[in-house]
Amino acid sequence: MAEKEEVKLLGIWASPFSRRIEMALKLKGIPYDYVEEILEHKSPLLLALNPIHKKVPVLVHNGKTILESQVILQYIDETWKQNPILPEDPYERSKARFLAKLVDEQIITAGFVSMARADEKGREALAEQTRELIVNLEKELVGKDFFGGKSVGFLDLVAGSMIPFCLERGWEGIGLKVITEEKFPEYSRWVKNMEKVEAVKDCIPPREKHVEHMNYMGERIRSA
Ligand SMILES: N[C@@H](CCC(=O)N[C@@H](CS)C(=O)NCC(=O)O)C(=O)O
Repeated sequence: MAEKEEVKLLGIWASPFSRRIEMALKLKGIPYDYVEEILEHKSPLLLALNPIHKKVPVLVHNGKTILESQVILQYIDETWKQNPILPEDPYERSKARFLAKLVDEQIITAGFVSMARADEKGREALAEQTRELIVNLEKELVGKDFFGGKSVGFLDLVAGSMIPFCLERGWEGIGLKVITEEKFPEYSRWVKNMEKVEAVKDCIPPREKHVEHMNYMGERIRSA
């Protein structure tokens, strides 16, 4: 009989970076132990496993430590082949990776980090900048259920955990409407599709508590 694998995830309930890893493990049907970290009191285990960044998520697989959420997603896909998440075609794969980078670098910067520091006028300008970035995702969704086509893929996990199930909660907390169904019909249809997928639905943080948390994160950025 095969030995039980060690799959352990260190995460934070509100973190889009760790939620996307849970989504991927659930999509692949991989059982895992979950360790909830506390942002302000990181465990000695987290600090020992990720001494460079001191951040979640951290995946431990049979004693090996894998860091950085997009790297972890790729590791998961290469380790457990069922329900592939990265496109097979190299060009499609490169596009998914490019847009995932856009989400985790530019969209989060304009749509949250810079916004947290801006005044009201600055926020509107950043909201517009964020919309212009999200248009790239809108175009990619035309004629598809998911970025991955008929099923949830790498970019769905990255963009889904970050935009509708995290940044939108931050915008809600400050009363800013960045995305409307009228302006982003493909995106809005996609969010509804995502919410119907069990592995995704199970990992969406509870709305009210998350809105409060995002307000707190905004304060944290302002006072840093
Ligand atoms: N690029 C990293 C980002 C991870 C990240 O920012 N994690 C946050 C939680 S959302 C964290 O652990 N922050 C710890 C801190 O700010 O001290 C990834 O993709 O894994």
